[in-house]
Amino acid sequence: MTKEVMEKLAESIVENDEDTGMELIEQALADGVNPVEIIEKGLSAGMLEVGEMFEDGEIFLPQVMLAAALMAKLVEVVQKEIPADEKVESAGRIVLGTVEGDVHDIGKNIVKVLFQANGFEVFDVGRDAPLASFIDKAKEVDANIIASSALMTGTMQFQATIEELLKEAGLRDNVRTMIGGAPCTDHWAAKIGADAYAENASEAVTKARELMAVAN
Ligand code: HCB
Repeated sequence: MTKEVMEKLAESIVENDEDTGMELIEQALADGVNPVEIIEKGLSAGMLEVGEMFEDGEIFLPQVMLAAALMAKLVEVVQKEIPADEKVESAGRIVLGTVEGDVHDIGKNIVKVLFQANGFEVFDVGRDAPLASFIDKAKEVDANIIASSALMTGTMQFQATIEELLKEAGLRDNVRTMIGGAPCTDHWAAKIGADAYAENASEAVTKARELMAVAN
């Protein structure tokens, strides 16, 4: 049943059908489906399908933009239902952003929601963020982790630049790094010397916790 609702929800993103999307979210929440599951198995799955259709030339950029706008709207509705972590003490300070030259921020924003829901303090430098802003913000807030997002093969190289800038600033021993975004892999993380790669937002939380445990 839940699987069917998730599939229909993904379809509502593909079809750009806001009313159905809203109805399905209400239904899923009323049925007690975990909001994170709604985002990852429903909405994100739909966005992934949109990406594949774009790659196959079945749809064009304006349709992708409409789907992205609907996705952002529906994520905002669902995120309100994610219970906030009640721990008073911060789980850690994370500087998060999409690297320079890259405007894709849907995934980054989902990661932010889950970090915050799990007690991390997030300092969001935004999208198309100058690389120096990651370092400057990390210095300013004494960050534990820098988590960067890159969605294009042409911009993922900037995740390597962040490693270099951290070293130049003398901060590499104090700040752990995490990378993510569709073209990134464990292999890429190892190649550029990042401390972790996360495939999705839930994994980003798990990896951030692991990095905090190593740091302490
Ligand atoms: Co865009 N785009 N796009 N796009 N776009 C991609 C990324 C392509 C792969 C599509 C394609 O051609 N096959 C492609 C990149 C090709 C490449 O380099 N290999 C591409 C291109 C080329 C472009 C433009 C250049 C198109 C143009 O203008 N001709 C242009 C880029 C302009 C620029 O950035 N300078 C462009 C524009 C757009 C928009 C504006 C229409 C829209 C973005 C809207 C927005 O983000 N506000 C868009 C979209 C939506 C996509 C696709 C279809 C979906 C991306 C997405 O939102 N996925 C994408 C196709 C694809 O990725 N296969 C396509 C859903 C989210 C939930 O997944 O992977 O982002 P995610 O995030 C996950 C995960 O990776 C992880 O957790 C998230 C949640 O689970 N994660 C992290 C993400 N960040 C993390 C950071 C961490 O530290 C840890 C985990």
